[in-house]
Amino acid sequence: MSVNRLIKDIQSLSSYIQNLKGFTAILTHYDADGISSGGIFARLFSSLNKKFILRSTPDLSDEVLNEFFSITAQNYIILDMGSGDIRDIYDKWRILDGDKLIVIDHHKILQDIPDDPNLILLNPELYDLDGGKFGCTSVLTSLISYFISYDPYHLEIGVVGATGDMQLLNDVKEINQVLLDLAIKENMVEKERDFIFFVNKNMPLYRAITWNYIPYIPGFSGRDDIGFQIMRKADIPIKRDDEYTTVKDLSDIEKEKILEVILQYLTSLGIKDLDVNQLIVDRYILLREDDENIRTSVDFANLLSGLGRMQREYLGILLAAGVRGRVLEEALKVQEERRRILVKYLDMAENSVSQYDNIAIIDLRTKDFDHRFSGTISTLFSRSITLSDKIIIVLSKVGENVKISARSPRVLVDKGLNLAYIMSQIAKKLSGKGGGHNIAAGATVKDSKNLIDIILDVFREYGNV
Ligand SMILES: [Mn+2]
Repeated sequence: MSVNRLIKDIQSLSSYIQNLKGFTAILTHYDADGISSGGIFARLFSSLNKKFILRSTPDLSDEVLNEFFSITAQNYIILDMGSGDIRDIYDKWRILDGDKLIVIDHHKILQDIPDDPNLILLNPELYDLDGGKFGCTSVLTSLISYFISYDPYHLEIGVVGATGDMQLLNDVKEINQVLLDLAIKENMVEKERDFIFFVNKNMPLYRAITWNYIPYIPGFSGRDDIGFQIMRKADIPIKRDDEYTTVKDLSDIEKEKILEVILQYLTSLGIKDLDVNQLIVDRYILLREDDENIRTSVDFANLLSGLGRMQREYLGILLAAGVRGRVLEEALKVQEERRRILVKYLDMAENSVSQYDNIAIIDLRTKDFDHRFSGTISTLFSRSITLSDKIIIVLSKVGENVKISARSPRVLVDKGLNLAYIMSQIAKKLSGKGGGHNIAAGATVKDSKNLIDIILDVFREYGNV
């Protein structure tokens, strides 16, 4: 079985990394998966007393790569990026001669892999696995690290990162199952099912009800006022004995009452064919975490993701590496700030949607919008109750350039749609770079008056949907 081959190669990469000599420079992606992976390696390298430097980046631009390779090191490791243009990266790195380059990633491989014993690419795509579904980078790095140190904390963060990459949503299989089984066996995590409204057990209830953004429900998700409204209708006091009511305080009857009011409200929003299963999630309790803010894999992953979007990756990497105390306090403050911004941006996006057949384009190029949130916006809309059957494309400005962030419904991918390829084709036409997964991809390109037409044309040509 291909997954056995992958495990074998993970194990040999473990001993390869254990035997690395000299200084190691690590570059990781700034999303929850990348931050988790970075934290895992930071913890591993520290425990092995290996000298390293760790950086994070939103993308692998030429500038970022040149700067990274200008670090004097014996080993270079790129995490959660690099498969799309493995040849270009290799060519840049090779000029340094003699050193080692390790790329651990799960994005689509869009170039020929150079044949060189000093280059190692670990990617589930090489084992007939869809990297978008299985074997995200934190799964790989946590297994690599666990096989070296047998430190079970690495498994916890693997679960957190995979949750952030949405790889543990429903059917856990293949290499992800290997990680999860180990994490359960080591008593790090425990599975629990519940309605999304009751997932955040310790938050004030009015907030917990609307806190979850998956699925994103316009006019509901993230809206404290709606939370208040629902509690009032269900006759649940906002506070009891001067403390906010939480999910923990609710009886089963009260829970049912709230559920009823919520479903009524969702119907009143005009949401048809509401599938209640969409509102139920599997989540993993992190058994070794005392702090309620990071007691579940969803909460921990959201925190890491938010820190990346807020340009505080260092806090996320420290958290993922196992640091708590003041780092966690600081991180929670940043998260509160991020929540305010996200509510504003979601509203902005809601008012910028144009639909073209099965494509919804959210054009934020002229808006006061931080491109670091474009991935979050496209993911949330692709999981929204109203647009989940559409390909979602978010356009935002990065300096003079445009960032395109795209998400596709699973059914279209199953019919053969490959967003990573489409993004690379769009990038070709607009002198930029693009890639990713078949279901989630992106590009950074030169802006153009006809940008939307060009995008739609490429979809017509290669989308066959
Ligand atoms: Mn990833």
